[in-house]
Amino acid sequence: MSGSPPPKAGFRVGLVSTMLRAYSWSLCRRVALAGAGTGLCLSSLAQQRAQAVPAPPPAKPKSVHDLSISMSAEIEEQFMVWLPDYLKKLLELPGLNGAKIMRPKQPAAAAADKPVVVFVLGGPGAGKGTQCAKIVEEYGYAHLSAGDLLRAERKSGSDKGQMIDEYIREGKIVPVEVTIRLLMDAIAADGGKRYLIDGFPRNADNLAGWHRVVGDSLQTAGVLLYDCPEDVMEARLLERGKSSGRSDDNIESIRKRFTTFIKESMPVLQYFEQLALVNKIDGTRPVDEVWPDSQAVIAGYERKFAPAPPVATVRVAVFASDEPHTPDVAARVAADAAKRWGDGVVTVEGAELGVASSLKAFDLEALRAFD
Ligand code: UP5
Ligand code: MG
Repeated sequence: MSGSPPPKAGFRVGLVSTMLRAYSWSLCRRVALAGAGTGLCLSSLAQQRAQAVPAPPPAKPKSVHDLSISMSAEIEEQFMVWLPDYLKKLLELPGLNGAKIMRPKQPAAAAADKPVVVFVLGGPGAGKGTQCAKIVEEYGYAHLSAGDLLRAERKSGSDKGQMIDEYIREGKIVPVEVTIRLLMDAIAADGGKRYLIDGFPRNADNLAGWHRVVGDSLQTAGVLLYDCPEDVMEARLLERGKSSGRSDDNIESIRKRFTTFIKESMPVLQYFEQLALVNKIDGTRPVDEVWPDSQAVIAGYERKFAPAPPVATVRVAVFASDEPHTPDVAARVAADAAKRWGDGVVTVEGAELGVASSLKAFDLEALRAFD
């Protein structure tokens, strides 16, 4: 077989050192602004003089101050207008040869962006749906009642309709495959960030199905648990049964629902309690007395899961010669930004890199702009 022999190690070393020399020379002679593409290049008057000298300069080691500058997204536009002129002035300091503003990076999607769910649990008639309606109104959560979804599915004429009907009348818990599909479809259709999952999970099977299907794609804020004695719940449901048309608002079904709640739902509540996720609220009181407690819990979740204010980041490479007294560029930029924008508004992190490591630190796109 024929073909060119692989390059020898000496060739590769030679190539790298040629690249480094070209890179150093490029830094020395850079004078122009290259605003388009990956960034903007600036240079000092000293470099403009260097450009007039035709002979290539010696390949002296140089360093690059790699600055990562963060600010609130609100001031980003003004900052980006201010930055080029500021850098021009900065380059008048001895030992600084040029600067390049890199394209700001898009922040990675934060975990905080995942939708948040609140499970709303409690016995039949404890007031789950009533409090959820108020939360929707004040906090804009999407309310997904598993019972309502099942009743709608039954009404839609689905082939599961009869099975759902029997389970509900008997106060039994519908197989999780059916319920979870309805919940997931509703979440996908809504596409929002906050959900009240009302009346689910109701047993160990529901819980396992939730973990299996949802995994960590959603964040659980906690459980709102409305606590209410059976006699109060029974009275409410019988009263509601006079007009609700619900097939389970009759005394036989109500008693069966209570039994299911004790036997199957209590262990789920214990599971959430062990995870310290339960916020128990006395649901016996009138609606407007229960509401402030619901509000306090949701407000707490909102504080915990509020998205962090957006931050804009820009990266600046400041090229330095090997003069012994190169200034601490990051500290200098941080101090000047604080003078202009106020303390703590702009943060600057910096690292001073040798030429070789700066080749690694800046991506190929950036290196191309060095000419
Ligand atoms: N009311 C409410 N709050 C009051 C208050 N503080 N003071 C005085 N009155 C109050 O309220 C019930 C009634 O009480 C209303 O008339 C209200 O005005 C009044 P509501 O807010 O509707 O209580 P809620 O707890 O939502 O009662 P609900 O009857 O909806 O509870 P269930 O958990 O029994 O019903 P759900 O619809 O969730 O489930 C029904 C059936 O579907 C289940 O039994 C089961 O068979 C099936 N199901 C599943 O199989 N899987 C699931 O995941 C979910 C349901
Ligand atoms: Mg309900």
